[in-house]
Amino acid sequence: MTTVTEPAADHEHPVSPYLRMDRIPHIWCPTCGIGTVVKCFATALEETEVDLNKVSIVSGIGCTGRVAGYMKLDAFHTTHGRAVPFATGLKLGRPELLVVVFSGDGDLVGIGGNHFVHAARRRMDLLVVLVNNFIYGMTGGQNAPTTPLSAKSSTMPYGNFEPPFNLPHLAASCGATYVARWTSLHTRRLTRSFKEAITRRGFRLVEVIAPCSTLYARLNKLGTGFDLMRFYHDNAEIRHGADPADVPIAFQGKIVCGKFVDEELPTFDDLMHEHYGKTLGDEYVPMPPEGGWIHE
Ligand SMILES: Cc1ncc(C[n+]2csc(CCOP(=O)(O)OP(=O)(O)O)c2C)c(N)n1
Ligand code: SF4
Ligand SMILES: [Mg+2]
Repeated sequence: MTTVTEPAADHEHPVSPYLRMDRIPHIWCPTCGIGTVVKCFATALEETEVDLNKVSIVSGIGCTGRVAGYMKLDAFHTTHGRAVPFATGLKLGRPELLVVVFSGDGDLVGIGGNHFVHAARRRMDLLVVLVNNFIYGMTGGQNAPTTPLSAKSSTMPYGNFEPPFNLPHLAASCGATYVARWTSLHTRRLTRSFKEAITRRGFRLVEVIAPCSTLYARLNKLGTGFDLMRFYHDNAEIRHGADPADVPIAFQGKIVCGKFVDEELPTFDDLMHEHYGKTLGDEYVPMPPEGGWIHE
């Protein structure tokens, strides 16, 4: 069990109690947006005052996939594309936990795409933080299912011709109960969205746009991390309640941000309890909140 015991000292970063400081320096490049997302998430944990002994974080593989390893929470660094099924098992076995999946676009909707759509369809009670950097960052900038049309990647040197996913639309049309998108420049709004999503139930997606400042920006001649921030500043448009189908991202086009879905609907757990309660009656023994074997 890992807990935050002491608040930050004056000389420490305010969120350092939420991080495994013995693992710092981290592997992320200077100007990468992933660190900003981690800071916002740690602030949201602090401000919601959730019991950190009841929070678990699961990542897959990739630059974003390193997040679980840096957070001072019960953390699992799983195999590529398998963060969602791992988290699903964890949630089913320990229903009282807040289970957070924190991973990259390639991990969650490339190799892990099948798991993502089914967890959303089932309304599995998971908070999914997806850092969309438009590329496979860790392995050299290959094309991802999120690479905008005509953008260059290391495997599409003449520009991408594959239509990408519009992730809010994908999640919402499968059954997600909460869907929001921000860029890594929107720190206050992103923190607020995390705080909200922490308190909701069902499959919740917070997509954070943070184009890989090393590979995507270099291959597409987009300048420095500072230039990327300026681009978000000038091109992000906040449209709460926008139809998720209307928020695709074109290369260097507008980035529509905001909260698109926030619905209270029965989760997988609710449906399962209702169904087995009805069909099995007294014979149905629900999983106790602290987990365990039903058929002991
Ligand atoms: C089964 C398997 N296939 C391929 C890889 C190589 N691999 C590691 S990370 C990665 C891409 C990660 O992309 P993304 O999830 O977008 O993370 P990013 O690094 O961009 O944050 C790939 C293909 C692997 N580790 N395991
Ligand atoms: S390679 Fe890209 S995504 Fe990975 S840490 Fe560097 S800037 Fe971030
Ligand atoms: Mg990526």
